[in-house]
Amino acid sequence: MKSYIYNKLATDDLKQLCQRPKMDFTSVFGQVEPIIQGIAEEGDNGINHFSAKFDGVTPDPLVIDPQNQDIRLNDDIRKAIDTAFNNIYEFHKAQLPSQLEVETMPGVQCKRIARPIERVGLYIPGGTAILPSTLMMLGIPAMLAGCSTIVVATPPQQDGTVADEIIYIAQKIGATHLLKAGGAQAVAGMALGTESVPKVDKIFGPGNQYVTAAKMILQNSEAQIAIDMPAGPSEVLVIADETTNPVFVAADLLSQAEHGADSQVVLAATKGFDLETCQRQLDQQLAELPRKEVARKAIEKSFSIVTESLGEAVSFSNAYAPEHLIIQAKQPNQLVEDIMNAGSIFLGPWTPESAGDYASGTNHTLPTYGYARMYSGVSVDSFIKQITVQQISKEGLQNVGPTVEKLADLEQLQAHKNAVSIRLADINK
Ligand code: HSO
Ligand code: ZN
Repeated sequence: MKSYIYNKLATDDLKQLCQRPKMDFTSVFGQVEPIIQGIAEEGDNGINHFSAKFDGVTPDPLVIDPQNQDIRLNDDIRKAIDTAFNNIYEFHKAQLPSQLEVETMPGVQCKRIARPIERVGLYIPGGTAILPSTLMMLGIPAMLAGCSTIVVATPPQQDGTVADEIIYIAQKIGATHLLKAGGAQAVAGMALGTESVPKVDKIFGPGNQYVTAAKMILQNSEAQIAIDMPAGPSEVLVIADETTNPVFVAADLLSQAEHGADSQVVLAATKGFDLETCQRQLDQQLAELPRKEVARKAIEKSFSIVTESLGEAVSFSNAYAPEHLIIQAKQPNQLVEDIMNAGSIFLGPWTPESAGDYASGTNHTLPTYGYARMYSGVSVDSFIKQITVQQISKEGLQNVGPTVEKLADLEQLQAHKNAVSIRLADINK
């Protein structure tokens, strides 16, 4: 892991370190566009065609009702899923919006009411590993928000089936459809709708560059869909000081590094931190990992930055805006006040990021690539629209009407003014 001294870095170097690897989508867009076109023209056949071509599977049927499936799960797995599910459910249930009502002037009532996005698509990657945790992170807030159509899309295994763990969670969240397809073809199927896939209004979930490109293209197309957030490789930044256990830090960096060769892992430590032991531990723990090849590539590109103070480490972290921020330093709660940009924060020596990835209750679908500066992670809000409602009484219109008339005058919109003036005349008759 490369190491830099914070206050020896020029502003441009710091800026460079906060930059993520460039994502060039131009060639990917070129490959994804014909897939979307194929689905628009051929529907289910189009999805089957591309799944056969890219994944070598044509599941029959393509879409199933997850609620009617028999599944077998071993008790330990079922229990672990149930425990995680309950924690995630509890934390997200508390996010349900309460009604907001304000009388801005006597007789002028303004309200805000929440309604679910009715049809949502949850993309759950397959590939090297199944990700049941991601289905919980997307499905639980969708269920709590009250979405009525929940389509889960995931690439099937080679025999055309989907893992029982995924089906079990799909049942628990009340999913209505399970689309056995992955890649851009699955995203296009949900965005456009086909014979057996209902068209959805918003698509959630991580995926490879083809999935991300399909979400980006479709978001700007006539399909009229929203997406959760822009996606990039997963990241963690750890803040450490002289009190921090370097063995824990190495484990945390590796837990994120094993996600992908492009994962970003960063350490911002004060000069009292035992960086040497941490480096040694990184090598030792890495050697034992089944995914060591993946993790090694990520670690090779990662870096540490040594600071004079925790304040400097926090400044760097704010500039970097990490998806996950682990603060393992003295009095971590006090540092939180100064954190401006992060997807999710993990405090103290006993709070590994993996706890949040799976089971503590917070959501693991979080902004990456510096988007933590302006995006939040997925929550119940992501599945809800807020509608405003107003009602004005006669007295209210007498109070607010003249202001509307004046501003309508200013904008030279006579009909706007008339809609008030006609009523005020009626009241004064
Ligand atoms: N750390 C990942 C989420 C995940 N981890 C899923 C394990 N499974 C992205 O935030
Ligand atoms: Zn993870």
